[in-house]
Amino acid sequence: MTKVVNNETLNQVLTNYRCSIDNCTVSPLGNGLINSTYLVSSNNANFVLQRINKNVFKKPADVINNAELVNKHLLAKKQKNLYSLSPIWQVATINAEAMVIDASNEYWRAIQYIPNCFTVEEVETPKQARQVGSAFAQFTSALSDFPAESLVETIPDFHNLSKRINHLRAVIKADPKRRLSSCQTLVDFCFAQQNFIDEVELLTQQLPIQVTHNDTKINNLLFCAKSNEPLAVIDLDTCMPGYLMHDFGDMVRTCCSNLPEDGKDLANMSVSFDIYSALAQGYIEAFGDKMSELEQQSLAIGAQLLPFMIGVRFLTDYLDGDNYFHVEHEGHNLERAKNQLNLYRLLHENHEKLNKITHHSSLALI
Ligand code: GN1
Ligand code: MG
Repeated sequence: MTKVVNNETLNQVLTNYRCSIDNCTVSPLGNGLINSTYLVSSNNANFVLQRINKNVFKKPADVINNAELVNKHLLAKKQKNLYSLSPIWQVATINAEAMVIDASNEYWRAIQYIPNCFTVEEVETPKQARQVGSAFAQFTSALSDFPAESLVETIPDFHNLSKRINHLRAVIKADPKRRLSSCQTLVDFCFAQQNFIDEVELLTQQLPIQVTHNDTKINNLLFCAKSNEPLAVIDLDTCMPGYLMHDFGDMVRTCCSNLPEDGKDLANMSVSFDIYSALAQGYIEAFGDKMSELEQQSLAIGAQLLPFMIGVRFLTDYLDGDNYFHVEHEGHNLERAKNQLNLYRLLHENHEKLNKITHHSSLALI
Protein backbone atom coordinates (compact mmCIF):
# COMPACT_ATOMS: atom_id res chain seq x y z
CA MET A 1 0.00 0.00 0.00
CA THR A 2 1.18 3.56 -0.65
CA LYS A 3 2.43 5.23 2.49
CA VAL A 4 1.61 8.92 2.85
CA VAL A 5 4.55 11.24 3.40
CA ASN A 6 4.00 14.15 5.76
CA ASN A 7 5.44 17.62 5.15
CA GLU A 8 7.72 17.48 8.16
CA THR A 9 9.40 14.31 6.88
CA LEU A 10 9.63 15.69 3.37
CA ASN A 11 11.20 18.88 4.63
CA GLN A 12 13.75 16.98 6.69
CA VAL A 13 14.74 15.00 3.60
CA LEU A 14 14.81 18.06 1.32
CA THR A 15 17.22 19.97 3.56
CA ASN A 16 19.81 17.35 2.65
CA TYR A 17 19.56 18.56 -0.94
CA ARG A 18 19.64 22.29 -0.08
CA CYS A 19 15.85 22.60 -0.49
CA SER A 20 12.80 23.04 1.69
CA ILE A 21 9.07 22.74 1.08
CA ASP A 22 8.90 26.55 1.18
CA ASN A 23 11.20 27.12 -1.78
CA CYS A 24 10.31 24.23 -4.08
CA THR A 25 7.37 22.21 -5.32
CA VAL A 26 7.17 18.47 -4.90
CA SER A 27 4.90 16.47 -7.20
CA PRO A 28 4.41 12.72 -7.73
CA LEU A 29 6.28 11.37 -10.74
CA GLY A 30 5.76 8.22 -12.83
CA ASN A 31 3.66 5.12 -12.26
CA GLY A 32 5.96 2.83 -10.27
CA LEU A 33 4.30 0.19 -8.09
CA ILE A 34 7.08 -0.13 -5.52
CA ASN A 35 9.01 3.04 -4.69
CA SER A 36 7.48 6.48 -4.17
CA THR A 37 8.88 8.95 -6.70
CA TYR A 38 8.60 12.74 -6.78
CA LEU A 39 9.79 15.58 -8.96
CA VAL A 40 11.31 18.38 -6.88
CA SER A 41 11.35 21.73 -8.71
CA SER A 42 12.90 24.91 -7.42
CA ASN A 43 14.34 28.08 -8.97
CA ASN A 44 17.87 26.71 -9.04
CA ALA A 45 17.38 23.01 -9.78
CA ASN A 46 15.05 20.14 -10.54
CA PHE A 47 15.70 16.62 -9.36
CA VAL A 48 13.92 13.35 -8.77
CA LEU A 49 13.44 12.29 -5.17
CA GLN A 50 12.65 8.70 -4.37
CA ARG A 51 11.74 6.80 -1.23
CA ILE A 52 13.00 3.26 -1.68
CA ASN A 53 10.54 0.62 -0.57
CA LYS A 54 12.51 -1.31 2.04
CA ASN A 55 9.81 -3.94 2.33
CA VAL A 56 10.85 -4.91 -1.22
CA PHE A 57 14.51 -3.86 -1.29
CA LYS A 58 15.77 -5.14 2.04
CA LYS A 59 19.10 -3.35 1.62
CA PRO A 60 18.46 -0.01 -0.13
CA ALA A 61 22.19 0.81 -0.06
CA ASP A 62 22.79 -2.13 -2.42
CA VAL A 63 20.28 -0.74 -4.90
CA ILE A 64 22.11 2.59 -4.94
CA ASN A 65 25.56 1.04 -5.12
CA ASN A 66 24.58 -1.29 -8.00
CA ALA A 67 23.24 1.65 -10.00
CA GLU A 68 26.45 3.59 -9.42
CA LEU A 69 28.59 0.70 -10.68
CA VAL A 70 26.41 0.14 -13.74
CA ASN A 71 26.39 3.87 -14.57
CA LYS A 72 30.18 4.09 -14.35
CA HIS A 73 30.52 1.19 -16.76
CA LEU A 74 27.98 2.70 -19.18
CA LEU A 75 29.78 6.05 -19.05
CA ALA A 76 33.11 4.41 -19.90
CA LYS A 77 31.40 2.73 -22.87
CA LYS A 78 29.83 5.99 -23.94
CA GLN A 79 33.18 7.76 -23.85
CA LYS A 80 34.50 5.13 -26.27
CA ASN A 81 31.44 5.61 -28.51
CA LEU A 82 30.25 2.11 -27.63
CA TYR A 83 27.01 3.21 -26.00
CA SER A 84 24.75 5.85 -27.47
CA LEU A 85 22.28 6.28 -24.58
CA SER A 86 23.00 8.33 -21.44
CA PRO A 87 23.59 7.10 -17.89
CA ILE A 88 21.30 8.87 -15.40
CA TRP A 89 23.22 9.70 -12.24
CA GLN A 90 22.18 9.56 -8.64
CA VAL A 91 22.76 12.79 -6.72
CA ALA A 92 24.57 12.84 -3.38
CA THR A 93 23.38 14.92 -0.41
CA ILE A 94 25.13 18.13 0.69
CA ASN A 95 27.18 15.91 3.01
CA ALA A 96 28.17 13.69 0.10
CA GLU A 97 25.96 10.85 1.32
CA ALA A 98 24.33 8.54 -1.22
CA MET A 99 21.01 8.54 0.65
CA VAL A 100 19.02 10.02 3.52
CA ILE A 101 17.40 7.99 6.28
CA ASP A 102 14.42 9.88 7.72
CA ALA A 103 13.02 9.84 11.27
CA SER A 104 10.82 6.83 10.45
CA ASN A 105 13.83 4.93 9.16
CA GLU A 106 12.77 5.25 5.52
CA TYR A 107 15.45 5.49 2.81
CA TRP A 108 15.55 8.31 0.26
CA ARG A 109 17.79 9.12 -2.67
CA ALA A 110 17.94 11.81 -5.34
CA ILE A 111 18.38 11.19 -9.05
CA GLN A 112 19.30 13.56 -11.86
CA TYR A 113 16.27 15.00 -13.67
CA ILE A 114 16.64 15.14 -17.45
CA PRO A 115 14.61 17.97 -18.99
CA ASN A 116 12.89 17.85 -22.41
CA CYS A 117 12.17 14.15 -22.16
CA PHE A 118 9.04 12.08 -22.08
CA THR A 119 8.05 8.55 -21.16
CA VAL A 120 5.61 6.38 -23.07
CA GLU A 121 2.89 4.23 -21.51
CA GLU A 122 1.70 2.73 -24.77
CA VAL A 123 3.76 1.98 -27.87
CA GLU A 124 1.97 3.36 -30.90
CA THR A 125 3.97 2.28 -33.93
CA PRO A 126 6.28 -0.58 -34.95
CA LYS A 127 9.01 2.05 -35.47
CA GLN A 128 8.77 3.04 -31.82
CA ALA A 129 8.76 -0.65 -30.78
CA ARG A 130 11.91 -1.23 -32.76
CA GLN A 131 13.56 1.67 -30.95
CA VAL A 132 12.47 0.20 -27.61
CA GLY A 133 13.92 -3.22 -28.45
CA SER A 134 17.11 -1.65 -29.66
CA ALA A 135 17.55 0.60 -26.59
CA PHE A 136 17.23 -2.21 -24.06
CA ALA A 137 19.51 -4.41 -26.18
CA GLN A 138 22.15 -1.66 -26.25
CA PHE A 139 21.91 -1.44 -22.47
CA THR A 140 22.57 -5.15 -21.86
CA SER A 141 25.03 -5.34 -24.71
CA ALA A 142 27.09 -2.51 -23.19
CA LEU A 143 27.13 -4.51 -19.93
CA SER A 144 28.30 -7.73 -21.58
CA ASP A 145 31.85 -7.20 -20.22
CA PHE A 146 30.69 -5.86 -16.84
CA PRO A 147 31.81 -8.01 -13.88
CA ALA A 148 28.40 -9.40 -12.96
CA GLU A 149 29.69 -10.72 -9.62
CA SER A 150 30.21 -7.14 -8.40
CA LEU A 151 26.42 -6.58 -8.42
CA VAL A 152 24.42 -7.55 -5.37
CA GLU A 153 21.20 -9.43 -6.12
CA THR A 154 18.83 -6.72 -4.85
CA ILE A 155 15.91 -9.19 -4.82
CA PRO A 156 17.10 -12.79 -4.74
CA ASP A 157 15.26 -15.15 -7.13
CA PHE A 158 13.43 -12.19 -8.62
CA HIS A 159 12.58 -13.98 -11.87
CA ASN A 160 12.65 -17.55 -10.58
CA LEU A 161 9.29 -18.92 -11.71
CA SER A 162 9.37 -22.08 -9.60
CA LYS A 163 10.00 -19.98 -6.47
CA ARG A 164 7.15 -17.65 -7.44
CA ILE A 165 4.83 -20.65 -7.83
CA ASN A 166 5.94 -22.02 -4.46
CA HIS A 167 5.20 -18.65 -2.88
CA LEU A 168 1.70 -18.69 -4.41
CA ARG A 169 1.19 -22.19 -3.03
CA ALA A 170 2.23 -21.10 0.47
CA VAL A 171 -0.07 -18.07 0.46
CA ILE A 172 -2.98 -20.21 -0.76
CA LYS A 173 -2.40 -22.57 2.13
CA ALA A 174 -2.47 -19.76 4.69
CA ASP A 175 -5.15 -17.72 2.88
CA PRO A 176 -4.63 -14.91 5.43
CA LYS A 177 -7.35 -12.62 4.07
CA ARG A 178 -9.83 -15.35 3.18
CA ARG A 179 -9.69 -14.27 -0.45
CA LEU A 180 -9.05 -17.65 -2.06
CA SER A 181 -12.70 -18.35 -2.85
CA SER A 182 -12.85 -15.13 -4.88
CA CYS A 183 -10.09 -16.28 -7.24
CA GLN A 184 -10.09 -20.09 -7.22
CA THR A 185 -10.55 -20.34 -11.01
CA LEU A 186 -7.54 -18.12 -11.61
CA VAL A 187 -5.46 -20.10 -9.12
CA ASP A 188 -6.43 -23.34 -10.88
CA PHE A 189 -5.47 -21.79 -14.21
CA CYS A 190 -1.97 -21.02 -12.89
CA PHE A 191 -1.36 -24.55 -11.65
CA ALA A 192 -2.70 -25.98 -14.91
CA GLN A 193 0.31 -24.40 -16.66
CA GLN A 194 2.72 -27.01 -15.25
CA ASN A 195 4.02 -28.02 -18.71
CA PHE A 196 4.97 -24.42 -19.40
CA ILE A 197 6.53 -24.07 -15.93
CA ASP A 198 8.63 -27.20 -16.60
CA GLU A 199 9.67 -25.89 -20.02
CA VAL A 200 10.88 -22.64 -18.45
CA GLU A 201 12.73 -24.52 -15.71
CA LEU A 202 14.58 -26.64 -18.28
CA LEU A 203 15.48 -23.63 -20.40
CA THR A 204 16.84 -21.62 -17.48
CA GLN A 205 19.26 -24.45 -16.75
CA GLN A 206 20.77 -24.00 -20.21
CA LEU A 207 20.74 -20.26 -20.84
CA PRO A 208 23.84 -18.11 -20.27
CA ILE A 209 23.74 -15.44 -17.56
CA GLN A 210 23.90 -11.80 -18.69
CA VAL A 211 23.57 -8.54 -16.78
CA THR A 212 19.95 -7.70 -17.50
CA HIS A 213 17.69 -4.83 -16.50
CA ASN A 214 14.80 -7.02 -15.28
CA ASP A 215 12.17 -4.29 -15.45
CA THR A 216 12.10 -3.34 -19.12
CA LYS A 217 8.59 -2.07 -19.13
CA ILE A 218 8.07 0.59 -21.72
CA ASN A 219 7.92 3.46 -19.22
CA ASN A 220 11.44 2.71 -18.06
CA LEU A 221 12.83 4.40 -21.17
CA LEU A 222 13.25 8.15 -21.51
CA PHE A 223 12.65 9.56 -24.99
CA CYS A 224 14.15 12.83 -26.20
CA ALA A 225 11.39 15.38 -26.89
CA LYS A 226 13.33 16.86 -29.80
CA SER A 227 14.28 13.71 -31.71
CA ASN A 228 11.62 11.32 -30.33
CA GLU A 229 14.45 8.77 -29.97
CA PRO A 230 15.24 6.81 -26.79
CA LEU A 231 17.71 8.73 -24.65
CA ALA A 232 18.18 6.68 -21.48
CA VAL A 233 17.23 3.48 -19.72
CA ILE A 234 15.99 4.34 -16.22
CA ASP A 235 15.16 2.44 -13.01
CA LEU A 236 18.20 0.27 -12.43
CA ASP A 237 16.79 -1.16 -9.17
CA THR A 238 16.68 -4.71 -10.45
CA CYS A 239 19.64 -4.60 -12.82
CA MET A 240 21.26 -7.94 -11.92
CA PRO A 241 22.44 -11.15 -13.51
CA GLY A 242 19.56 -12.69 -15.49
CA TYR A 243 18.44 -13.98 -18.88
CA LEU A 244 17.73 -12.07 -22.08
CA MET A 245 14.30 -13.69 -22.35
CA HIS A 246 13.23 -11.87 -19.18
CA ASP A 247 14.03 -8.44 -20.59
CA PHE A 248 12.52 -9.21 -23.96
CA GLY A 249 9.44 -10.71 -22.29
CA ASP A 250 8.80 -7.64 -20.17
CA MET A 251 8.93 -5.46 -23.28
CA VAL A 252 6.39 -7.70 -24.99
CA ARG A 253 4.23 -7.68 -21.86
CA THR A 254 4.06 -3.89 -21.78
CA CYS A 255 4.13 -3.05 -25.50
CA CYS A 256 2.05 -5.68 -27.27
CA SER A 257 -1.24 -5.60 -25.38
CA ASN A 258 -3.92 -3.05 -26.30
CA LEU A 259 -4.80 -2.72 -22.60
CA PRO A 260 -2.76 -1.36 -19.66
CA GLU A 261 -1.71 -4.02 -17.13
CA ASP A 262 -4.75 -3.32 -14.95
CA GLY A 263 -7.25 -2.85 -17.81
CA LYS A 264 -10.49 -4.74 -17.18
CA ASP A 265 -11.99 -5.10 -20.65
CA LEU A 266 -10.50 -8.54 -21.13
CA ALA A 267 -13.05 -9.64 -23.71
CA ASN A 268 -11.46 -7.07 -26.02
CA MET A 269 -7.83 -7.71 -25.16
CA SER A 270 -5.64 -8.24 -28.21
CA VAL A 271 -1.95 -8.74 -28.96
CA SER A 272 -0.16 -6.80 -31.69
CA PHE A 273 2.12 -9.14 -33.61
CA ASP A 274 3.44 -6.20 -35.64
CA ILE A 275 4.71 -4.64 -32.44
CA TYR A 276 6.09 -8.01 -31.35
CA SER A 277 7.98 -8.33 -34.64
CA ALA A 278 9.40 -4.84 -34.39
CA LEU A 279 10.53 -5.38 -30.78
CA ALA A 280 12.23 -8.61 -31.81
CA GLN A 281 13.95 -6.99 -34.77
CA GLY A 282 15.22 -4.06 -32.73
CA TYR A 283 16.38 -6.31 -29.92
CA ILE A 284 18.08 -8.97 -32.04
CA GLU A 285 19.73 -6.52 -34.43
CA ALA A 286 21.20 -4.35 -31.70
CA PHE A 287 22.68 -7.43 -30.00
CA GLY A 288 24.31 -8.68 -33.16
CA ASP A 289 26.49 -11.71 -32.50
CA LYS A 290 26.35 -11.23 -28.71
CA MET A 291 23.07 -13.19 -28.68
CA SER A 292 23.40 -16.98 -28.88
CA GLU A 293 21.10 -19.23 -30.88
CA LEU A 294 19.49 -20.60 -27.71
CA GLU A 295 18.96 -17.09 -26.34
CA GLN A 296 17.21 -16.12 -29.53
CA GLN A 297 15.00 -19.21 -29.34
CA SER A 298 14.19 -18.36 -25.73
CA LEU A 299 12.69 -14.95 -26.61
CA ALA A 300 9.30 -16.41 -27.52
CA ILE A 301 9.24 -18.24 -24.17
CA GLY A 302 10.16 -15.02 -22.37
CA ALA A 303 7.24 -13.30 -24.08
CA GLN A 304 4.86 -15.76 -22.42
CA LEU A 305 6.81 -16.06 -19.18
CA LEU A 306 6.82 -12.44 -18.08
CA PRO A 307 3.02 -11.91 -18.23
CA PHE A 308 2.57 -15.29 -16.53
CA MET A 309 5.08 -14.56 -13.78
CA ILE A 310 3.76 -11.08 -12.97
CA GLY A 311 0.21 -12.51 -13.11
CA VAL A 312 1.25 -15.07 -10.48
CA ARG A 313 2.93 -12.29 -8.43
CA PHE A 314 -0.14 -10.02 -8.53
CA LEU A 315 -2.37 -12.95 -7.57
CA THR A 316 -0.06 -13.90 -4.71
CA ASP A 317 -0.06 -10.33 -3.41
CA TYR A 318 -3.84 -10.11 -3.67
CA LEU A 319 -4.22 -13.29 -1.59
CA ASP A 320 -1.60 -12.05 0.85
CA GLY A 321 -3.43 -8.77 1.50
CA ASP A 322 -1.65 -6.34 -0.89
CA ASN A 323 1.60 -5.98 1.02
CA TYR A 324 3.98 -5.70 -1.93
CA PHE A 325 2.58 -3.64 -4.82
CA HIS A 326 0.99 -0.22 -4.37
CA VAL A 327 -2.75 -0.59 -4.98
CA GLU A 328 -5.35 2.07 -5.64
CA HIS A 329 -8.36 0.10 -4.43
CA GLU A 330 -9.28 -3.29 -2.99
CA GLY A 331 -9.15 -5.90 -5.71
CA HIS A 332 -6.62 -3.94 -7.78
CA ASN A 333 -4.05 -6.72 -7.63
CA LEU A 334 -6.70 -9.25 -8.65
CA GLU A 335 -7.64 -7.09 -11.66
CA ARG A 336 -3.96 -6.92 -12.62
CA ALA A 337 -3.58 -10.69 -12.19
CA LYS A 338 -6.62 -11.43 -14.38
CA ASN A 339 -5.30 -9.07 -17.04
CA GLN A 340 -1.76 -10.44 -17.11
CA LEU A 341 -2.82 -14.09 -17.01
CA ASN A 342 -5.18 -13.41 -19.90
CA LEU A 343 -2.34 -11.81 -21.82
CA TYR A 344 -0.24 -14.89 -21.10
CA ARG A 345 -3.10 -17.09 -22.39
CA LEU A 346 -3.31 -15.14 -25.66
CA LEU A 347 0.46 -15.28 -26.17
CA HIS A 348 0.65 -18.95 -25.20
CA GLU A 349 -2.09 -19.86 -27.69
CA ASN A 350 0.02 -18.16 -30.36
CA HIS A 351 3.38 -19.56 -29.35
CA GLU A 352 4.01 -21.04 -32.83
CA LYS A 353 3.53 -17.62 -34.37
CA LEU A 354 5.80 -15.99 -31.79
CA ASN A 355 8.48 -18.60 -32.52
CA LYS A 356 8.28 -18.02 -36.25
CA ILE A 357 8.63 -14.26 -35.85
CA THR A 358 11.68 -14.40 -33.62
CA HIS A 359 13.21 -16.94 -36.02
CA HIS A 360 12.45 -14.69 -39.00
CA SER A 361 14.08 -11.74 -37.21
CA SER A 362 17.33 -13.69 -37.19
CA LEU A 363 17.22 -13.93 -40.99
CA ALA A 364 17.24 -10.15 -41.17
CA LEU A 365 20.74 -10.30 -39.73
CA ILE A 366 22.23 -12.37 -42.52
C1 GN1 B 1 7.20 -3.19 -10.30
O1 GN1 B 1 7.51 -0.34 -9.47
P1 GN1 B 1 8.02 -0.67 -10.81
O2 GN1 B 1 7.09 -0.15 -11.85
O3 GN1 B 1 9.44 -0.24 -11.05
C2 GN1 B 1 7.95 -4.51 -10.14
C3 GN1 B 1 8.16 -5.16 -11.49
C4 GN1 B 1 6.82 -5.36 -12.18
C5 GN1 B 1 6.08 -4.03 -12.29
C6 GN1 B 1 4.68 -4.22 -12.81
C7 GN1 B 1 10.90 -4.58 -7.80
O4 GN1 B 1 8.03 -2.28 -10.99
O5 GN1 B 1 8.77 -6.42 -11.31
O6 GN1 B 1 6.99 -5.90 -13.46
O7 GN1 B 1 5.98 -3.39 -10.99
N1 GN1 B 1 9.23 -4.26 -9.48
C8 GN1 B 1 9.62 -4.97 -8.41
O8 GN1 B 1 4.15 -3.00 -13.20
O9 GN1 B 1 8.96 -5.88 -7.94
MG1 MG C 1 11.26 -0.98 -11.28
